[in-house]
Amino acid sequence: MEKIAVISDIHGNIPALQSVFADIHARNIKRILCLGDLVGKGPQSRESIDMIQNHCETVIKGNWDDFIPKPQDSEVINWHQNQLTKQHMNYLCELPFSVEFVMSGKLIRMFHASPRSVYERIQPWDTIDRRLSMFENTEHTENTAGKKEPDVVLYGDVHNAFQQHIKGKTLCNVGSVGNPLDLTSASYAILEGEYNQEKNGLFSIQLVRVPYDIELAIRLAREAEMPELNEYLQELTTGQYRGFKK
Ligand SMILES: [Mn+2]
Repeated sequence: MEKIAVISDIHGNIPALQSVFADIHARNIKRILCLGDLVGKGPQSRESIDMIQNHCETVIKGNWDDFIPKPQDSEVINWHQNQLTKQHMNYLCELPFSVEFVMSGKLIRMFHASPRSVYERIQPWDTIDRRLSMFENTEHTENTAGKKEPDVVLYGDVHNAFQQHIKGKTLCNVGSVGNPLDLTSASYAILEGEYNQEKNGLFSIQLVRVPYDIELAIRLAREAEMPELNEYLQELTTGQYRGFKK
């Protein structure tokens, strides 16, 4: 049996990323995949790219990784762009859209948000048709098994970890390392099964929560004079999205 760690949505929060890597290493898990959104929102986009590049065997592109390298006329976005070198921008541009492989007889596919776009947001409470559309083969997905659709889909984007079974398929959101919007602890997933094995076998997905130094994360953002500090602080300390205002 092999274990693979799947992380996503780091968003420049290095204290959270360090705590998650420490947990993964303590469990002696060697393979780490990343489902995108390395940058933005938090203060340390550059360090996030460097650490992900060093530790993850596969990294796919998120919506922030897609728009950060392009010209933007928002001062907030410009601040985050200015944290990165040309090399970091090029790295983001070259990230692939999706990855897939077989584990314990299941075709497993991973992408950032949906099989159609890094900008299409699917929540666990969306209609069953929308959730089932997460298993579609599209021109963007690898489709390594021809017309066969995946048995298991893992994604990020919504910062909201869950696992559910729909009509014999498994949909899992691995949550967010650096900007969780469900609980305040950092989130990631561990897959366990026989890698590259076509024969049906034992397979599990575990959703893990890792406490980290939130005060340090906020201090680093303040010291960097990051814009929208109060919104960021509120999200890290409450796990509530800044868009939901009462
Ligand atoms: Mn994100």
